[in-house]
Amino acid sequence: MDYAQTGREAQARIESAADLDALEALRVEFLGKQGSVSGLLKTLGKMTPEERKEKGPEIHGLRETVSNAIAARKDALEVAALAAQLAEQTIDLSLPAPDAPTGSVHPIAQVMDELAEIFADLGFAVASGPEIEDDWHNFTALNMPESHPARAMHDTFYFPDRDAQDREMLLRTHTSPVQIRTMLDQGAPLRIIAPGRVYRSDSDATHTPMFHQIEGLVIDRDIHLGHLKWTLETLLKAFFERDDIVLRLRPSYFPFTEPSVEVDTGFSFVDGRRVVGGSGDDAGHSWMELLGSGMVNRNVLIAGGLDPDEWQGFAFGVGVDRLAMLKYGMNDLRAFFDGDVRWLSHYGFSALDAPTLSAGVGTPA
Ligand code: 2U9
Repeated sequence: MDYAQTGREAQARIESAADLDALEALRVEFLGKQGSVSGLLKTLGKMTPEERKEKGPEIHGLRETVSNAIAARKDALEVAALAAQLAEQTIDLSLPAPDAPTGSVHPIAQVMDELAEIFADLGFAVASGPEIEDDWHNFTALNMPESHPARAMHDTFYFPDRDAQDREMLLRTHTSPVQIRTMLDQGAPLRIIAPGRVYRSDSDATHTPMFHQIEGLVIDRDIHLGHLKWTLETLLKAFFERDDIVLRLRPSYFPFTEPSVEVDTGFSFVDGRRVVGGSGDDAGHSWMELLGSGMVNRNVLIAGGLDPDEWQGFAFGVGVDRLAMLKYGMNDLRAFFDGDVRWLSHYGFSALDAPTLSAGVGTPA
């Protein structure tokens, strides 16, 4: 038998196999269990050593030729199939891509960043603390002992169980416990703001059960109400981006400050919207209450571990949500927390425009 001739014939048939199915049929015909080449390989066992020495290499050579030819044809058919698929599925890279949806910075986050940046320029560090508090840090240390009537006014969310140290636990009703913790941790002098979420069980057009505050605290040896008034004026001029901000300080009462002052700004209506600026006594203007403040009560300084005959300071608190509404013209507080993407894309800010904290972050010297 001429194995070389058999090899050439097999090779020719393999090379002209039209597709992978036809090629598989040929593989079975030659190399399968009952295949012709497999059959020849089996004959080797029955040959004499001399015969096997002569025919062995030829039969093995034939098997090698056939399997190489099958592998080569398989590659060629697969490459051709891929090329055909690619030719059919062209992608037009010149077509404009659909817009990727982008998120936006929530107005409250924007305003928090704006305020933190203004305060950073004035040398205030940002302090933070837990939203789940114990009643000592939230009330007692702020000169609201148990059964103090101001506690009832806070509409507090209490937890049903006390903590491991048997303390009554609650969602903080203001960020003031952060300043208590910071006084205890860092001592005086101190110049900090405490921005964050606070919680009160209250819900209507102007109240949500969760809202945002920024409180400020400055403690030093000779801080007085003049520093407070200048700081608030400077803050509001920078925040509302106008120089004609006029403040009116009215006597008030808060347990944690003495004396306490409520701070009003002049405003007027422009196109039905409140616009801050001018004196409330100017023609066409009125006063509106903007924030609360005062000199830190001696009892609060003592709770914060400070000697009230050595240190004194001012504190203030302001609702961030209301400041955002005033500056950017939203009229319903509840929409802030609805998560409606139409509202968010209208009132939200580009992340690239959001101010970044660039200075003053850290504890002032
Ligand atoms: C310490 C000492 C004193 C923070 C203060 C106010 C006055 C105040 C309200 C503004 C609008 C709360 O968000 S609001 O409803 N806050 O009127 N907050 S003085 O006084 C402090 C805080 C901490 C250690």
